[in-house]
Amino acid sequence: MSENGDENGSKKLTILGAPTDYGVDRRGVDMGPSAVRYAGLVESLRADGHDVNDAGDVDAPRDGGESGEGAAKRASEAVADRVADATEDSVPVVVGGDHSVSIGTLVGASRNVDDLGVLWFDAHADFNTRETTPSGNVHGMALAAAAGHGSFAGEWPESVDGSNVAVVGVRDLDDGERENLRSSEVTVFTMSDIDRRGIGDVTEDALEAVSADTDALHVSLDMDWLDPDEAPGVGTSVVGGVTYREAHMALEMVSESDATVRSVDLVEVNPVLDESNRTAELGVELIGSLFGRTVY
Ligand SMILES: [Mn+2]
Repeated sequence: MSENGDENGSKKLTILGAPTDYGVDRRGVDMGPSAVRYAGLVESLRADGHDVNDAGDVDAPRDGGESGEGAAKRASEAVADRVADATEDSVPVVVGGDHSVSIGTLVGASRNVDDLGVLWFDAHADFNTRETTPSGNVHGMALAAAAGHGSFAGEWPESVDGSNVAVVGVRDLDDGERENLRSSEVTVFTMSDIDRRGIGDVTEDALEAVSADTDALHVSLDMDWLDPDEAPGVGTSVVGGVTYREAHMALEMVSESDATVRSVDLVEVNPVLDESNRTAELGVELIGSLFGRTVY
């Protein structure tokens, strides 16, 4: 049990909104924090017995004329400071915003630990560099930037070691991104791994990969990890994702594992593209499972 919880599984949690759309083409994801709050994130975690403080939104508006990468970089610095403060006596849950906010979460979460493990649940690996990105969008480079890969080395603060990272549920990689991953030490579990071996086996192996040489764990939940039938409100949906049950099972397994969850982000909820806020509602449910909600 971590220092930020008690033996009954009650945790002290800090909710931080990060209303950014700096890493994407499609507007609307900056309203993700509102949608997730409207879906009852705070109330639902309190009903589960957690001590929840909603600390509001990170203040990182875009300056006029600023590039997406420039704005994302500035936002990530603001996110990192808020996350580092929150980790002193709680587990921060950063609600995006596009996936570029994770760069900041990882910088903040890794500030006072030696080695941070990362579970990256996503349809994509977000492991492009400036040389390989087809879109130029920072959310598709977030994990490469955090791991200091390729041209990001020395330019973005390197917060995690690739050997301590696992991406789970990938089903859409760009050609150059595939090469980037092969030359990294990141462990990749694709959807076909999940099809063949089952979500239980894959999650167990992923947990082992990110726990072997680490002190604490970051969980990054991109809602496009799920099948679009379950989570339509995302900017870059890909068919063939994990089901409702598979998603809950994976997060329940993280909760039941020995890993100390240090920080979490819930990203890419875009209410403009959603159906009656169901993607935000599902995100709230999944965070509940990650922090120990069980049926019985
Ligand atoms: Mn992502």
